[in-house]
Amino acid sequence: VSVESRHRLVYPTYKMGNISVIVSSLCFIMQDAFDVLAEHFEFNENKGHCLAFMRASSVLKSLSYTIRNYRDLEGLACLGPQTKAVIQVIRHCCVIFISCSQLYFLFTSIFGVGLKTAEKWYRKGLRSLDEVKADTSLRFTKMQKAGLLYYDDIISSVSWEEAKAVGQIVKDACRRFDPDAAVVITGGFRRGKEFGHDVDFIITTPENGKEVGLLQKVLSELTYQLLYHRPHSFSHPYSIAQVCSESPTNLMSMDHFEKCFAILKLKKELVSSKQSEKDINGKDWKAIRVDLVIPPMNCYAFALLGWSGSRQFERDLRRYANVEKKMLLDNHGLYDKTTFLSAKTEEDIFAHLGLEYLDPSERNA
Ligand code: DCP
Ligand code: MG
Repeated sequence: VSVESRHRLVYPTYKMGNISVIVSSLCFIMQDAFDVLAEHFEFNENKGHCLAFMRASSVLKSLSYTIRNYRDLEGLACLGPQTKAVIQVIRHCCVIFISCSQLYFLFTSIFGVGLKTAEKWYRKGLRSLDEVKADTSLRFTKMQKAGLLYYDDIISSVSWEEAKAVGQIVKDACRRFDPDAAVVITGGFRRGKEFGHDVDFIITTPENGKEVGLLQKVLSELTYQLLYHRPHSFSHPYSIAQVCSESPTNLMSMDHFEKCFAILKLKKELVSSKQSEKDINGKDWKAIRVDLVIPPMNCYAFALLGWSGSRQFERDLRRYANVEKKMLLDNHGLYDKTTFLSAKTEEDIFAHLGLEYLDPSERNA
């Protein structure tokens, strides 16, 4: 078996005309393998292995040079025994890494469908969205019904222009109740990404406590645009041990703030580049996934930091706080043993941790 055909087997979708292309692709092959394995272990709830592979993938992504041979990997941080073993497998065998989540991706790409449900449907023999829709034995949640209804819009990514237009709608709705409300787009867009899968917002009021009830008011203002919404509020008191985790597994477990996962209708005329666009059915709007999070002002900086991501950056920052500083960092605050270290801005939080401030655009780990 030639090197080329062996690598074709390893990664059939890459077009590799010659060996130098294969060699310069090594990094991507390993990165993908690590991502797949991280997902696999996340699915199987093996947090240790999952984090090990996520970190290894992140290290490879952050390299400023190209990995040309296996020696280039020596001495790299975060490449532990598990990841080295995988590198050896890639080096010596013909292996195709496919995670369950790749098999189930068609289903997990539906808003409201997680890996467990996707697995259930897959095991039932379902293989397409049409089959899922036609299966009368399935009981869909409201979220999944909305996910199926607006599927095509939701899987097409949101552009920065669209995010800004949604931002204006949300800002107008908030400011009708409190002209001083802070409304900030967070997540990938705050890190400078041009496209995302949703638009994340942190909304608060200058006075602590005034944010209570704001979410309901804003949602009632958005009735024309609101295609789906699921508000969450926590009735039980917040406890550090409950929430504080280096790697929250989902958006719900990230914090106890009032929040809402919604789908908004965005008129194309509000997005300058799409003003005259209509689809074949004459539809002149697009369904956009939006997350609204309402922390009180005294948690604002922590919530902003936590929701700005990236996920890996957040994990590493919390881990640094924990391991190096013996502090606990989450979306509500920073705790030095039992003392709450207050912060008005993200800069204050970095300073408490003894770190140089990083602009959101530098947090794309
Ligand atoms: N987040 C986290 N841990 C999770 C989920 C999310 O720390 N388990 C944080 C980091 C994310 C932010 O919340 O950046 C927003 O979540 P998204 O899933 O919307 O992620 P992004 O906005 O970064 O990416 P996308 O462009 O796909 O929306
Ligand atoms: Mg996002």
